[in-house]
Order: sequence, then C-alpha cells, then structure tokens
Amino acid sequence: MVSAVFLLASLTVAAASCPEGWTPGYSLDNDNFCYWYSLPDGFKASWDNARIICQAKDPRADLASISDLTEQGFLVDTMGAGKPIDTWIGLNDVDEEGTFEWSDGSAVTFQDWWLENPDGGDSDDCVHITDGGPNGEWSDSVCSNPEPFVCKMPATP
Ligand SMILES: [Ca+2]
Ligand SMILES: [Ca+2]
Ligand SMILES: [Ca+2]
Repeated sequence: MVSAVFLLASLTVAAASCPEGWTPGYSLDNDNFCYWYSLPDGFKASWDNARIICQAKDPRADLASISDLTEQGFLVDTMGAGKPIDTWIGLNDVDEEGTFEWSDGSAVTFQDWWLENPDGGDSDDCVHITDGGPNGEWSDSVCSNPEPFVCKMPATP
C-alpha cells in the first residue's frame, strides 16, 4: 500500500515536469516535451516575434517542430481549437529558398504540406498549420503576418 501511494506520487511528479501554463507532450513516448499555445491568450505575432516570445518564455523554447502526424494532431486537437487555425510553427526556408529547416534545429523527418504547397517562393519563408487543410496540413506564408503560434521545449527531467 505504501509503495502504491509512492508510485502514484512519483507519476504525479513526472507528469508535472512542464512549467505552469505549458502542456506536457501528446503521449508517453513524447512527454519529454512541453508546449505553449498563444491562441487562448489571444496572442498573435509575426513569425520572428513569435520565435522571440517563445525564447523569452524559456531559453530552451522555440517555435514548435513537428516530428510526426500524432504530434501534429496533438497540436491541432489538444493545443488548438479542435480544428486547424493558421498557426506558426518553426519550419522555415529563410536561410535558403526551398530548403526547409526547423528553427529549433530538429532534423526534418516529416512534412505534411497542404495541396500545392509550398507555393509562395521567396516571399513566403515561414510555415504555418493552415486552416485550409482539414488535418492541420502546412502552408508557407508571409513571415510578417501576425498569427497565433505554438512554442515547444524539452520537459525538465
Ligand atoms: Ca526565401
Ligand atoms: Ca520560401
Ligand atoms: Ca503557401
């Protein structure tokens, strides 16, 4: 009985490894990340400012990278409004046109572009989850547009 109580306490501590206001990751496999979504606060920013805001919230944070469809679904369904809304993520081709990179340095192992995207060429260098896609697919867009955004950082071990 004592050990069961201790185990429950340990699980509670493990689940609380994200700072207040941040949401733990979408699965047990990925609960080593924490997410912060600006929309509940009505917060919109250009892609550059969104990134600065993420980093100001925590030095380990950056605009969210997305590693698979499950993480994308988590961002749309759990962090978002339950349907896709234009939301900045970390993907961009600022440095080299047509070469998309995650701002947090993650390897690009997964891409889920909406129809005919990326289609904006040199004027569209920042990527958002688009409200045009039913499942949160992506579009390259104008970096200076103020939009909601989602930050991601490693959870505290
Ligand atoms: Ca460019
Ligand atoms: Ca571009
Ligand atoms: Ca586009």
